[in-house]
Amino acid sequence: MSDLLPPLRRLAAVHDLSGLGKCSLTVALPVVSATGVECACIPTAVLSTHTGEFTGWTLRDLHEDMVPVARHWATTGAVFDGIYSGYLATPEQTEALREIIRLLRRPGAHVIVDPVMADNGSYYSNLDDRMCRAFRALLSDADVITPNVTEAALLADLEYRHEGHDEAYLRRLCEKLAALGAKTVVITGVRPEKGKIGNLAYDAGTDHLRVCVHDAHPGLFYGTGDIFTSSLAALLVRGAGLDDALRVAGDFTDACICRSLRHDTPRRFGVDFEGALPDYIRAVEALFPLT
Ligand code: PXL
Repeated sequence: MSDLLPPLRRLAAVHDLSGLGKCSLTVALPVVSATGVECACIPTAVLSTHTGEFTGWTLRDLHEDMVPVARHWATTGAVFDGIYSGYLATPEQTEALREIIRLLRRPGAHVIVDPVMADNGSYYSNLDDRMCRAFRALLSDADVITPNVTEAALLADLEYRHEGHDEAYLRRLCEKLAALGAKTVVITGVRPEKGKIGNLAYDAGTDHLRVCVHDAHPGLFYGTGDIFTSSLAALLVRGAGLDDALRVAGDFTDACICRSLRHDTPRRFGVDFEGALPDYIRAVEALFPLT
């Protein structure tokens, strides 16, 4: 049959499910789907909200289920074109993630590890140096890592700078992370010039470093790391090059922030990605016809 379409690509998303606050799986699912990629989910924990700017949240650790889910999937014949991890509830969950990667990785699959543990110079609630050491040991298992500047500095054991991220500082972070085993380093929330914020991609193989920036808005926007990385991961799985993925994911994240500002949405409830999806899908379609 000549009108058969190629099989849909599939990503395994290993994140928590925070019910309210638009981060992790509640962002990965819509964004990966909007990119035309199936999003299969391994929840690492279920929380009532994310742990930033909320108090009294609930957390159920799903560690015991993580590897059995992947073991079951491995018996189904499902093929995974990517494995994309985010928030892990404990350092021990990095061991479960390593086993999931071993079970599901096939040649050519993209493994994207977002070492979610800190922002704005400090660790998230419940997390500390043990999480950093556990993620450091995982760097060489990934094809792409996507720390923010705080996480990059912690992993690289270099000073954290809130701003003034000149090329020498960014290169030092990237080269140290590459020396620890990372192949492609994407750092989010870099501030290379006053009034601008963006993301960088560094290919350790070619030493190529590229930065894409937008106008900066004051303060923190929860969930934007997950929005950006969900888009980047799905675009890479669709077959986008790193530069295109960096640009399209960054433009989408910026559009979400701008919509939130127009709605005046309280920051802790996450950014308003919903209304930015139509333009995002059109940007994806400009790279690939959706199938
Ligand atoms: O967006 C990152 C994230 C994911 N999951 C949980 C979090 C955070 C950041 O605070 O608390 C539970």
